[in-house]
Amino acid sequence: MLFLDQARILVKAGDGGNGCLAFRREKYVPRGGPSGGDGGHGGDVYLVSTAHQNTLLQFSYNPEHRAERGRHGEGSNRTGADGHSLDVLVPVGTVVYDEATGDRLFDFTESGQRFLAARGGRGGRGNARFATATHQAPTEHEPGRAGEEKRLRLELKLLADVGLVGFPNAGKSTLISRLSAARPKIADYPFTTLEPNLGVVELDDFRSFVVADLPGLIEGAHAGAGLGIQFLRHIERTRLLAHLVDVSTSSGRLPEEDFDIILRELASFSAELAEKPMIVVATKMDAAQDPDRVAALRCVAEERRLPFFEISSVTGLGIDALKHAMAERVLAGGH
Ligand SMILES: Nc1nc2c(ncn2[C@@H]2O[C@H](COP(=O)(O)OP(=O)(O)OP(=O)(O)O)[C@@H](O)[C@H]2O)c(=O)[nH]1
Ligand SMILES: [Mg+2]
Repeated sequence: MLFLDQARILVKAGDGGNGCLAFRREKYVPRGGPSGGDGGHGGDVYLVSTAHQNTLLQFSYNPEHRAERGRHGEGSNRTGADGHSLDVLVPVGTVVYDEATGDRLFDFTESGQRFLAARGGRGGRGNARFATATHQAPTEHEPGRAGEEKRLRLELKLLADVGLVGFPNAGKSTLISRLSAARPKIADYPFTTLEPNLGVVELDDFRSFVVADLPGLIEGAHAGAGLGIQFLRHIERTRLLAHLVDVSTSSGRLPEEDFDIILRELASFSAELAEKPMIVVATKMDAAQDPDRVAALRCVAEERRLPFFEISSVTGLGIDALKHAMAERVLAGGH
């Protein structure tokens, strides 16, 4: 399965400047030779891959990208200046499609690749270019050609930075909907989430990271119970697991036992997953009437030296702190 981030953008290259119609003005000569300069070429639009971005999020704020037009030619054989080309940065891993035809146009596989997405229009020729021995006072001059305009669809295969794991109903989907624009189905019955959801979490400084909400795990998942552990491969490459444990009284289980069961299921999947950095998140604090349940979970987290957070996706308690704690752990070293 692919996790996709998508964006639709418009790229418009600059139009060419018009060629000029002009004649030299000379004293006592009623009409001098032709002197209309050419129009400048319109700027191109390039897509350029960078390792410093990891989502297509910026395009939802900024879907149109236009390069500068060429200046018109002028008299005295002055050529108009060419329009500046525009580089639009896209993350490595972006695939570019022509929205109109569906054609796949380019696949950015490494940083620094350049793809000419829209070619600037040629400048028109001024009348000076049309002069010949027998045609000394030409009035022909061309308009600039229009720059190319295209609608593109960008697709990016996302890699999750943080994986949310926990029992069904622990509040994983609710949390991702609180942290990101993802709107997965949320309900008070187990196995609401049948396939992983991805959400992009934005920070105030425009950095972002990707969170994966996984279907819930239960005891025996590694042997196929519930939805099994098949989805865990989606978080094999994450940098951090956030282990969500329902501390409200309504779960009908003990938080510290839930915690151990999930750890065992992760370990049955792979030693690598079991050893990934993990933070423990007590969820539904607004409905945690029994402080002992929270304390018991905190205690097992501390025994394992795992950072411990308390949140409520309903009231917003602890959400910001959790978001920053995740960011600190996955963005260290930087994107
Ligand atoms: N009181 C309270 N209820 C919550 C909170 N977070 C989630 N819930 C409720 O808990 C139930 C389960 O939430 P989900 O987000 O669907 O849980 P999930 O972990 O994604 O569950 P699965 O997809 O089945 O694995 C829903 O009824 C939510 O409204 C919370 O902070 N406080
Ligand atoms: Mg869910």
